[in-house]
Amino acid sequence: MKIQDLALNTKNTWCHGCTNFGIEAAFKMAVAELMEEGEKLENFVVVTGIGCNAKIADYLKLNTLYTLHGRPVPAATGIKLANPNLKVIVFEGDGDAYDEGIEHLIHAAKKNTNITVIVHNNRLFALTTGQFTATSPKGFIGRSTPQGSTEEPFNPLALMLAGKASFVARGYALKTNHLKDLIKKGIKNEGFSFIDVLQPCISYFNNIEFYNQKVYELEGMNHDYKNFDKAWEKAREWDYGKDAEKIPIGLFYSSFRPSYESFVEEREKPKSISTILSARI
Ligand SMILES: Cc1ncc(C[n+]2csc(CCOP(=O)(O)OP(=O)(O)O)c2C)c(N)n1
Ligand code: SF4
Repeated sequence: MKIQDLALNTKNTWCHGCTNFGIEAAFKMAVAELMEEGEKLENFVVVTGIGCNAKIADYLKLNTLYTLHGRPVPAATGIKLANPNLKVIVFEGDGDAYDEGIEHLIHAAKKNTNITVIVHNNRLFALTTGQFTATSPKGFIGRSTPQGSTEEPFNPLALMLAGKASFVARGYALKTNHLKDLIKKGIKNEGFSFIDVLQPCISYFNNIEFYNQKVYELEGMNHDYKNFDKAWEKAREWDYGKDAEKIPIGLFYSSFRPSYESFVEEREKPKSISTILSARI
């Protein structure tokens, strides 16, 4: 499978130079490599919400489903439950994931639904031309906050760690190879995989220079991703504010626990009459 074979011949309407292209490239590379390792193309399903990010569904020659704004996670959960053989990947924006659909994200992490959620975090509602979201920095000036947002951003990595996600990572849209590796690991993880991707919107919040100066990779830094306390410490190194000494990207935390689907599968298995009767006593 070549990466070009995953492209649909549709008109691309992302702004020229949008960093969403980096996420698309990383994802295609991840799928191509997973297929070389034996995965079947028909087993990948991409689920999106609404936004610039969601247009990725228009550009991929894969099974895709557009859902409502903020609702791709429950749709993905249903797909995975109906057919556990599928690799279900959600793409959503920070507005979709951390504002409109925040409850779904937290509960999918808690349930340990076996899906991978990739958040294009440009830190605003981009398709609707720049309203503030939960990860916009305090003081952010945009369409809905002309005098500057008064709210502190929250830290989605800390939120997902507290929410018991079994795989928590952060990538950068302009570090495509690194992101490809994270996406592959996330898809292989047997449980809820969360990847926040720093995705500068060059039209409404271009912070490429800021990230280029601050971002460093955790890989090769002796970070112990199995240690929750270390993961928490690293996640708090930057709280999505205006400034930071350094911004770590990579796999922050990964720990196995049985997925939601595995419990459901066990529960639905046909049982002998003696097992049913003994459970009633
Ligand atoms: C329930 C609902 N609320 C609002 C909208 C309008 N809307 C469409 S796209 C969008 C912005 C999406 O922002 P985000 O999820 O951050 O994705 P991005 O465009 O930044 O990739 C909004 C508010 C909608 N379609 N549905
Ligand atoms: S508005 Fe921003 S996120 Fe949307 S396509 Fe343009 S650069 Fe990309």
